[in-house]
Amino acid sequence: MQTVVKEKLRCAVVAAVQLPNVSDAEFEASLAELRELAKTLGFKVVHSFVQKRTGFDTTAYLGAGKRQEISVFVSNRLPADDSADADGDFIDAILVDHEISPSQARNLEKEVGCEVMDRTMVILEIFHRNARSRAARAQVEIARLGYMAPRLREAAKLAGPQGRQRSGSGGRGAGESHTELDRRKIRDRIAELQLEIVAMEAERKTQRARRQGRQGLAGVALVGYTNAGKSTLMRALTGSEVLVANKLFATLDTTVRTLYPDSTPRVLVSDTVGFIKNLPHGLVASFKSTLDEALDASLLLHVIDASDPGFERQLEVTDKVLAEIGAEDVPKLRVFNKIDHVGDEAAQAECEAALRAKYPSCVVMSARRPHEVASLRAQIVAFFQQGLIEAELFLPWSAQQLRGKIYANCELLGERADDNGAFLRIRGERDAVQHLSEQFAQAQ
Ligand SMILES: Nc1nc2c(ncn2[C@@H]2O[C@H](COP(=O)(O)OP(=O)(O)OP(=O)(O)O)[C@@H](O)[C@H]2O)c(=O)[nH]1
Ligand SMILES: [Mg+2]
Repeated sequence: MQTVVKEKLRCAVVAAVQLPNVSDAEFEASLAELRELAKTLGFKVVHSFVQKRTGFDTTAYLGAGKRQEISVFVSNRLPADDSADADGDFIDAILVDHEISPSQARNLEKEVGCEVMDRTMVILEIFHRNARSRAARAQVEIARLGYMAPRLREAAKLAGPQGRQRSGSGGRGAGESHTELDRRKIRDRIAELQLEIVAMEAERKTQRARRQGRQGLAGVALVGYTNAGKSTLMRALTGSEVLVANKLFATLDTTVRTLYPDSTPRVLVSDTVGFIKNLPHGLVASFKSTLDEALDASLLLHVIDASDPGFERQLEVTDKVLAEIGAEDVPKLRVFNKIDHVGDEAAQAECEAALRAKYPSCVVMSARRPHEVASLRAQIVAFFQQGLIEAELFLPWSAQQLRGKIYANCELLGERADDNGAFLRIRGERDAVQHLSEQFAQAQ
């Protein structure tokens, strides 16, 4: 049973500069995504400020007029009387839809009178809140520290002279400023975390190798844009209880489960972290290990939310990231999910036809319709059975203890017997069949 803690919603405004090379649709989609990200962080977005410019303002990202406008908006919402209990409608933060420099953030913050968070910081904060495993937590912490380091100097400037140069004890070298000390601490902490990650990666590699060795791994990885329905499909395909939530980046760790009901060969399905446009660089690097799972897979299921108006852009982002991590050559099945969420039946049929015309051999489905999940499962199993061979092996009565090996690695299709032993018709991967036939031959 989950307890729901009701937090008072914090209010925010979003702001963005539209550069000349960005189309209206692209700009609006990105801003809509920022609002979703804000919602995921627990903000209520009360207003959006947009501005067309040929470039970002070097001092404070937005132009002076827009800054003034926001500043007035923010101050109008401040409680009139300081002692009055604020009704929660004053603006806590302004979220901007680009990564901005530390000094731009500081200047903007001073001028509009509330906290400024850029897109990178928003995403880092969500990752920070959602990371569960030791590995994910360490990776997110590295990315956050990397983001914070250059911003400390700006924070110190904002804090005044004491922040910049405070003397005193505490093991600090002579003349070393507070910020320098903090930056040194950050560097040390990053190095420490990186070592931890290297150790954890080695451990994961061993686990993966063990898994592969044990089962002659047939791996499927679910990849795709955040909120596309990967975890929902994972649950449906494996009968497991992974986290599903209507928020961005619900999943940050890779989970691996076997396809259910069992198949031959046994198929392992892994759920991975969602992709997003402009994933902060620190995170691309640190989450590469999570996505490594995708590289190990023999088949990628690229899940796309067909009901999202921006799905084509999301699909491109995912393809681009897959190429960046070197996974473009892994066989891929495009799965257009959430078709049940696309208007009425006629609209769904029309959408499906358009998708099939544009992406031949794609799957169009809803993770909420069991028969469609079953047919996806059948397609996955068929993919892995392509490489299987059939053979008839002879097992003498004196060596029946080897029979168990068949069930572990292959499928038994049928058997007949004579006075000397049993003839077993089996299906399995070439290597597994070969290995068994050698073992059985030695037993004769
Ligand atoms: N209508 C409809 N909703 C779906 C379908 N599949 C998933 N959803 C919903 O979409 C939301 C996101 O689903 P998840 O499975 O958490 O998405 P995800 O791709 O794992 O997202 P991240 O972990 O954030 O990357 C949830 O509210 C699901 O219930 C579907 O086929 N139809
Ligand atoms: Mg998920």
